[in-house]
Parts: sequence; C-alpha cells; structure tokens
Amino acid sequence: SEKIAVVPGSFDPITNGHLDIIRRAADIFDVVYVAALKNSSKKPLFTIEERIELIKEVTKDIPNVRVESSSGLLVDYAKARNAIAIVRGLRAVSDFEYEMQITSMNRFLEESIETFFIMTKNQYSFLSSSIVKEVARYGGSVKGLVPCVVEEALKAKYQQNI
Ligand code: COD
Repeated sequence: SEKIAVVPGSFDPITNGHLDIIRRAADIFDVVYVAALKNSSKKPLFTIEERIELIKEVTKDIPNVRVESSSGLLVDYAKARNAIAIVRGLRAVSDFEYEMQITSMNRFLEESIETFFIMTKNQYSFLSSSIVKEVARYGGSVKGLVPCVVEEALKAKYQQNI
C-alpha cells in the first residue's frame, strides 16, 4: 500500500531548508502532504493562503507532493490523510528539545503515527523563517536562502508595511 507522510510546519515563509526536507521526504515516501498549520506561539507574517500559494509554486515540480492547510491538531490531520509518518527537519541541538516535546505529545495523542527526522544540509543549518524575515524587513538580501518567488513576496510584504 502507499506510504504516506506529512511534513507539517508554519512555513512563514517556506525557505530552502524546508524545501530540501520536503524533497528528501518525497524521495522516500509515496505521497507527501505538506501541511501549513497554526503554531499558536507564533504570529504569522503571511496569511495561510499566501503561504500555501508559495509552497505550491515551489513544489510544483515534485509530482508526489500535495499542499494543504489545516486548523486543527496535526495528528488528526495526519490520520485523515492515512499518513503513517510525520517528517520533521532537524537543525542544531537547539531544535532537539522542542522536537522531542512535540513528538512525545503527538505520540501520546496518536500512537500509530511515527515521527521521522531528516537532518538539515550544512548550508541550511542556521536558516529559519524568522531570521529570513528579520533580514528582509531591513532590506537585506536573502537570495539563495529562499526560492525567488519567496524573495519577491517578502519584498512586497515589507514595502506594504512601510
Ligand atoms: N533545515 C532543515 N529543517 C528546517 C529548517 C532548515 N533550515 N528550518 C526549519 N526546518 C524544519 C523545522 O525543524 C520543522 O521540522 C519544519 O522544518 C517546519 O518548520 P516551521 O518552523 O515552519 O514549523 P513549526 O515548528 O512552527 O511547526 C509547528 C507545527 C505547526 C507543526 C505545530 O505547532 C503543530 O503541529 N500545530 C498544529 C496543532 C497541534 O497539533 N499541536 C500539537 C503539537 S504538540
């Protein structure tokens, strides 16, 4: 049967680090759902529709990737899609504690879904949506860290806000 995975995140906005994790997950699983979800501790810059649009645009060449959003619990979404796995990216040690916590909680909520971690490539180990937003906000270049459409979207967003 098809092996289905979910790659969840805020993706505010999607970076080349996220994209690398999505591509590598898509090489291993038959179908990968990229799910833009709410992280209640973060206040997003991009609307959910904008984030989905950007993710769709930059993953359109990967045939087994589907992009969706959900407002509920990750495990409920994963179950509804018949996913057997949640795939997360890991950067520095600083990610570990947080990832451990959400993995344990997700396992408590739904034992049958396994969480997998893919280690980031070295060139993306210090890359985050937050740091990209910080640089773009003050007019710095984020070329090479995010896809071109995301770079453009960041410029447009911050011009709007001036
Ligand atoms: N290289 C590799 N991986 C990376 C990089 C990078 N440079 N940057 C980010 N990543 C990874 C992250 O480690 C993460 O695995 C993934 O990419 C997405 O990152 P973010 O920052 O966009 O997403 P988060 O961490 O904000 O996502 C949190 C969720 C939205 C998944 C979480 O809040 C959630 O599940 N919300 C739904 C409600 C729910 O079920 N809550 C209970 C969970 S305990």
